[in-house]
Amino acid sequence: MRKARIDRKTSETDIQLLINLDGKGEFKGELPLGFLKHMLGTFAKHSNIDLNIKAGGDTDVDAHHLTEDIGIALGQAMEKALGDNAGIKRYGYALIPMDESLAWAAIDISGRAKLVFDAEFESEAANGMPIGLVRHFFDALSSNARITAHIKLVYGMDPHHKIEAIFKAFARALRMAIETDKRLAKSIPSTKGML
Ligand SMILES: [Mn+2]
Repeated sequence: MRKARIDRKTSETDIQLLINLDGKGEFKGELPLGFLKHMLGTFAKHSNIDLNIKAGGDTDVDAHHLTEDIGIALGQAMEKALGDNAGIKRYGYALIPMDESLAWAAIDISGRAKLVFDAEFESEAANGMPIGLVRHFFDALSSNARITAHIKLVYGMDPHHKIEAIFKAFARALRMAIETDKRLAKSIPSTKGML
């Protein structure tokens, strides 16, 4: 089982996070940001990753520090749980509708941190989560997991739906990329022999 635990404590936030990449999408979350908690539950469900997170911090300042640090911790846990990336499919992609919104994501478990995020929002916030933080979250996650992620919001109206479509597309793409391919056995899916 590909599992990892991250304990991350700074003067701004305190996070304990457990993941199992070979899980069933079970989510347990204790954190003061309701909308982010909803998105993390969605992420777990659609990636099939078990995620157990307990997090707190200076949310009296704003949601920025805790959102970013959860992205960092989740990225670190993914990197640790993936190990040498042996036997994984490596690439994953998904095109996901959420009512009137549509988003896609394409992922390469590349060993190189790169995020391309293309989404426009007219409104400033969705249920307490400022829109700018969505990009920030995925940037922290992909840098620390050392993955390449391209995320595109094709269109949409409702900010809640737009963000949820993005999280679901990312989760489904990730699920495909981290899945093990029986024919690959334990080999590394790169001509370079490492990722
Ligand atoms: Mn929702």
